[in-house]
Amino acid sequence: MFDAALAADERIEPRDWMPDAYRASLVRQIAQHAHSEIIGMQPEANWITRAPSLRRKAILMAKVQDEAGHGLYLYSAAETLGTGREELLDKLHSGRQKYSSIFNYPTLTWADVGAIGWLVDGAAITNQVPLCRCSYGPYARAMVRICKEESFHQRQGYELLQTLSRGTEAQHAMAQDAVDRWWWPSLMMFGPPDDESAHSAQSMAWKIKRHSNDELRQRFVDICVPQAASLGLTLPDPDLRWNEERGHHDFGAIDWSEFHEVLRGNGPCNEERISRRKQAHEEGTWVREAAAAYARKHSDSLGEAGA
Ligand code: BYC
Repeated sequence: MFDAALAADERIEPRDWMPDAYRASLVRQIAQHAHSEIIGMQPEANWITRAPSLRRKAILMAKVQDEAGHGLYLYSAAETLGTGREELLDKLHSGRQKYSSIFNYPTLTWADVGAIGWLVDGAAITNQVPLCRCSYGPYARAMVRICKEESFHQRQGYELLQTLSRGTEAQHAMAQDAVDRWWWPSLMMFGPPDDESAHSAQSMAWKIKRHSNDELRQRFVDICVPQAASLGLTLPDPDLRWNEERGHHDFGAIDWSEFHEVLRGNGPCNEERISRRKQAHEEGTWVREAAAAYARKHSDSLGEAGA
């Protein structure tokens, strides 16, 4: 029945039978994604107090709050597979589960907020829109809402960079510098090349992933080239050019040693991100306890009313 449902492009739902390895792979990918959303709040939140206007501050606060919401939908999707949030957070904090490599880079200037919106959210949308057709129902449905919100994020980043790019010489230079620093790490977000991707073949057979890492990376490059031109910014790759025969842009070699170093915990901000996360979790203990006590009291009084 599982195979037939996949072949017919039907959704697998929480109570359906599924192979243990399918369940485990989904938990792995969904957890990695959920962790990315909440760790991703840190580099952006870094600029909330220094946003250059009230309007920019309000937009950035809303965006960071959206990322927390995405984390919640995703942890809930993982719960439907029988893995609780406490367990996943414990694995994140002890380094047994990953989050996206991209969030281990620092946000050095205000223009980085724009570059994250344009490139990082842009890459996330390219990767995640096909996940709306993922074979596992709760993950696919969570992704629909996440992608709608990510589209707003991408546009705010684009608009921010456009404003800087058309501003003073110093503002233009700041925008260009941010794009120079975020371009290559954004390409790495799509994961290792197809011939080194451990999970792609099986995940595609199970229709968890719909496209390979390299296919999505190419799609992203093709989307960004005209957008960079209309922003008046350049992409930091001398080998980037249109290939008429392939109908795609060729691009330069990615430094995979940097990617592996970041995954090993040696990126510029790995330590800072995890220790900040653990601190926030500890400081939030009283909130979780109070919420649980309130929920218990509320369900007790509901019980009494029922009786
Ligand atoms: N960073 O066999 P592969 C966002 C790991 S956007 C760290 O290709 P898979 C946001 C991979 O987990 C970012 N680790 O794996 C945006 C695996 O390790 P494990 C989050 C990476 O799963 C804006 C190993 O390398 N988006 O949240 O088939 C603002 C082998 O890779 C990375 C998602 O997570 C990486 N870049 O494909 C705020 C989307 N790449 O698990 C927030 C959903 C690979 O064996 N995820 N690895 O220990 C996916 O689509 C897939 O998990 C990936 C990797 C394409 C990322």
